[in-house]
Amino acid sequence: MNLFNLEHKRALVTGGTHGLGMAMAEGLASAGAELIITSTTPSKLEEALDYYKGKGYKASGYIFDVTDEAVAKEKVALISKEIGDIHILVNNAGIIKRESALTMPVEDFRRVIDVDLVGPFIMAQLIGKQMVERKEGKIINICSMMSELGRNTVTAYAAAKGGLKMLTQNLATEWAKHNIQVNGIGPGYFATSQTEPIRVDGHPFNDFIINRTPAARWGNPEDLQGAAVFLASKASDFVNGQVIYVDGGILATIGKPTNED
Ligand code: GCO
Repeated sequence: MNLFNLEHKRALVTGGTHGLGMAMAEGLASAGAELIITSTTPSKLEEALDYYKGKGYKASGYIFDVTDEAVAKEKVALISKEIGDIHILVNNAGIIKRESALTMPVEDFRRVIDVDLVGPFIMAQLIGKQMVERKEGKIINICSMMSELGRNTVTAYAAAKGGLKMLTQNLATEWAKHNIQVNGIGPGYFATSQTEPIRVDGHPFNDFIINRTPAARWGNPEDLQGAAVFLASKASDFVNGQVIYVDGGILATIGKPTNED
């Protein structure tokens, strides 16, 4: 089981203050990693750090927006100085705006691309440099079903997450020779605040997802912990450019008629 041991490793999780990011961060911490959590919201960060420390995990936090290259550079340097270099980067921070492509303001489209695709590039480049020097590192980009499939109203998000899958493959291509493994996790449909608006009982999308998912349920954030620990650990030292879909089987099937068991 040493393959999955993350003791003496420092894991930076962007947006690790709630939902899927917090669940993955907790999984890494339970395997021994020290957590560095970023957020743009001081109150959320403070609450999350209290939670992690209450669980006995070593955790610290930094407030910055991953899309602000100058500030991100400054904060990553500060983290290295105050805490130490980063062994594991989880590019989790992301936003979604659900609106028809015909009416979505371009600035909204651009903001989703900025947070969900450019931000991960900025963080990967900043932390990738120290990983190249150390000749080791793990980068995990949090992709999505929308890295593979489209759906109405999430054009910006799908474009960003599709790009994030290819960013994962291309960084893997460039950095594998430095013993840096760059991979992704593609969550299916999970019960989080981000999906709350489309998950409420009786919402047509809720019924659709239950029918479309062979496991016939929404994912629980803890369902992602195994994939996160795997991709953060020695167990994945020869895995490069892969996206592990934790989706209850959605991508494995064309689905079934609603009246079929
Ligand atoms: C949506 C959902 C999805 C999920 C997830 C799927 O509106 O379709 O929010 O985007 O959150 O990204 O992998």
